[in-house]
Amino acid sequence: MKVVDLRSDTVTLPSPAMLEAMHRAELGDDGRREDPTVKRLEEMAAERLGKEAALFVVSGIMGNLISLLSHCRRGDQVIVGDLSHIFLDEQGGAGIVGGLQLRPLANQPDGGISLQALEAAIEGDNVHHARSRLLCLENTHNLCGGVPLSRGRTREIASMADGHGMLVHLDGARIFNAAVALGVDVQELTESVDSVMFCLSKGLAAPVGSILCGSRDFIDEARRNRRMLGGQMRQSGVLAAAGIVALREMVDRLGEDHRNARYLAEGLNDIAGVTVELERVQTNIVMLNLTNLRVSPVEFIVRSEKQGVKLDWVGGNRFRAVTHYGVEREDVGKALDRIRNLLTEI
Ligand code: TLP
Repeated sequence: MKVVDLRSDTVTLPSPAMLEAMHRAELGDDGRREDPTVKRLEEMAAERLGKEAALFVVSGIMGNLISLLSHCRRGDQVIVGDLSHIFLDEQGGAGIVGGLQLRPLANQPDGGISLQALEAAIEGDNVHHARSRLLCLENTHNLCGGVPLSRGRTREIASMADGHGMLVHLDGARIFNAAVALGVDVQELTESVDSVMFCLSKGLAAPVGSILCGSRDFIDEARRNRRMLGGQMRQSGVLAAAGIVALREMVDRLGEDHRNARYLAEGLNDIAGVTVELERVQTNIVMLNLTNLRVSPVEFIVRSEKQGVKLDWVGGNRFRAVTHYGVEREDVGKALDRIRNLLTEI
């Protein structure tokens, strides 16, 4: 039985073309900037995102942390969404490593934050308050159900921050999912932010790595901070080679994941005891609520895995299913049958 693993798009395995490229990659010591494959990936990424420069980093979390450290000084205030990955899922690195204060504002259903709330939260030049230095947005927004934040919303929120002298960082772990879902060039979603991190290792299926993009000065600073965190790598071209294939070949297929997520969401919604907010399912993430679940969420996860479907528990009776490279439409069909059967059993 093929287990359908819907826990995350982080479980994707590299494509044959990636493994081949890794095998053949030209390598050098990237700590001395002598790895030609890493340089090529960084140049490609910067150009694709419309920024001056880019830095290859180990993970999305490291990319976000480096960005915060590079934009801010100790004691600065960073405004984040209350459901953001930076606020909830990154072990408080901003505070622990950077001495930064995170100020959470309610995320709206589209993954953005309200302009009024933002304006009210921004601290002016006042000795009583920490300086509001940076605003972080997330696109697509994971805990808001993978919704893409539109160009217009990104721009209006970013320009309010900018008007108050703040910088804007975008956690674009899944920014290409957003661009594909909205049918826009990715640069339309990154043009109004100062820096953006995106992941090669999620829907784009590379085995390791994320990219941080921004101005040349910002990336110079980020390179120092990456080293401080121990994230400088050596012959990392072996990983960057897969990243190059990811950028070249894996973006255009994301629409398939989105169609599979839609198929999954509609199928789930037809099962008694399952509800999905269908209007939120616009990319590869499906949040499902299991009403009247008669076993604990953890037991449900275990039993579902035994039936051949792996899901992620998000809290309460809420679960997450993510479609990705390696999950075909017929696998989604099987997952639906298995979940339906399981729910009639328990
Ligand atoms: N998210 C993971 C979990 O940590 C929740 C997942 O399975 O979705 N930003 C966003 C919006 C993310 O969803 C993630 C990973 C990251 C950053 C961090 O990326 P990595 O795992 O590469 O450090």
